[in-house]
Amino acid sequence: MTSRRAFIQSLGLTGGAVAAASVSPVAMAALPELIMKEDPNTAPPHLPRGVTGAGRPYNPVVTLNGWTLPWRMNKGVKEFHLVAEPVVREIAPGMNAHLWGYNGQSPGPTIEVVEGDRVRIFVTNRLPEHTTIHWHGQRLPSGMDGVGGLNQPQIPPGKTFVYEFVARRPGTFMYHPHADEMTQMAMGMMGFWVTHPKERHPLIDEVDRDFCFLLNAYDIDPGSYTPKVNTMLDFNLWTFNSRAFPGIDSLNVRQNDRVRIRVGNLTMTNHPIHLHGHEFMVTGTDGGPTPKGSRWPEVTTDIAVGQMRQVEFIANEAGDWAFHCHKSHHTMNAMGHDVPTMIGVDHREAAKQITDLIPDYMVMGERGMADMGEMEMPLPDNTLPMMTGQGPYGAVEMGGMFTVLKVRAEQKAGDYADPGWYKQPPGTRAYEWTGPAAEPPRAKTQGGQSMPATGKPAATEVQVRKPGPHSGH
Ligand SMILES: [Cu+2]
Repeated sequence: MTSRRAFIQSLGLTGGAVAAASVSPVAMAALPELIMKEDPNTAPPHLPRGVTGAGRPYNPVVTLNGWTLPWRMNKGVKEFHLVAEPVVREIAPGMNAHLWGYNGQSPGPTIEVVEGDRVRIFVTNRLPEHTTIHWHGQRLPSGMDGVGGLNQPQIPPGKTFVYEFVARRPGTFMYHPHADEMTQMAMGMMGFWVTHPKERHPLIDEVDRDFCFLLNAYDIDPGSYTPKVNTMLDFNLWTFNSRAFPGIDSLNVRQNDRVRIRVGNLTMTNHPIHLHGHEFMVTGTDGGPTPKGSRWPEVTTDIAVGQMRQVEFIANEAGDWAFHCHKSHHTMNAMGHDVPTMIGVDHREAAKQITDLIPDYMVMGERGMADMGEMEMPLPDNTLPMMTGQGPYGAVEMGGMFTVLKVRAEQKAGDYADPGWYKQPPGTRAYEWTGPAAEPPRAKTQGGQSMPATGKPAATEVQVRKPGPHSGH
């Protein structure tokens, strides 16, 4: 069936699963062909809506900066082939990381099946050490749960093991090694798994757009390529699917689409994920769809370590809407997490003396850190500025776990292409006040405390240098 092969190739994938009908019995006894994807672009849905793809139809997800793994049907069993291997992942333009992942990428490809499917996954280990895969959240036989040493022997380098189970409940799942976990997860080994309901489910709504991604984090010193695997908490790259802003694709939707976003957290800390311009409902967790009576509107949902959350909303506000982790250090890239606070410190005399010795010396942070978003500071090779990204009105001053939901009336159904920046209707953008400046009342009073201060206010004068105009850097 060349049409399916052509479709796989149109997704930018190499290899290519071939439909069961055209494969000889000898071939069916062999490992499924390995399908690889090496670029970090968001692949369109694996199958158009309503297409069966030699299985039952479902409404596919779109993996942010990722893809869904094609399968082959073998006597009613959906067969997938994952290869655990070293990969090079572009974290954002200008920075590559040497990670471990699956089928050319970290994270690995998303696996999409339908409730009740019998699934067989071949896992080939091309790492320098043993591994396993744990199917996080699944109901399955204990021997398929993938905890090395507990449920199975480890998969040695060079060997292929087979996992087989029925996807018993619909929902949002993850997969990751349960072998030398600290190293292998710090190196980027993880993937997403979605089990679609086999028929209309009272707690699972049909949606127009269904996005998924994993939260992950790395500690990669500026100028180096390989994560420090012993880091426990002090990571310097906070990523959606191993991509940092501005490398994370936007979520492009049509106005009034019902949108679902599924997020799994495989970092070492929680992430309050925040959407601008809309309220969402948490419609599912690790345990499956949430009962309708338990849902309430939110604009931020905290996703703890090892958890999944799926949120849903009607994208009825046209515009460009930030979508990000609300921990401010998680919307920064490497560099600068540990620099001292310089706000209000007058460096002028010291800077003059230093620039006599080092002409390129730059003072950072005396007016706050926003200058970092625009300055052309020389960086070591292979790292990302801590605050970056250019929007239509200037520097966005973000990094890490940040992207944009783009809601457009003119976006076509099923079109995931980036529509560009939002054209704001005239008179709908914040503007500068050009009338007389008001004197702040606190300049003359002690401020708005609820009870008067006793005695005279202290005569201490704090020396703060007021921000001046940019000196042109
Ligand atoms: Cu976070």
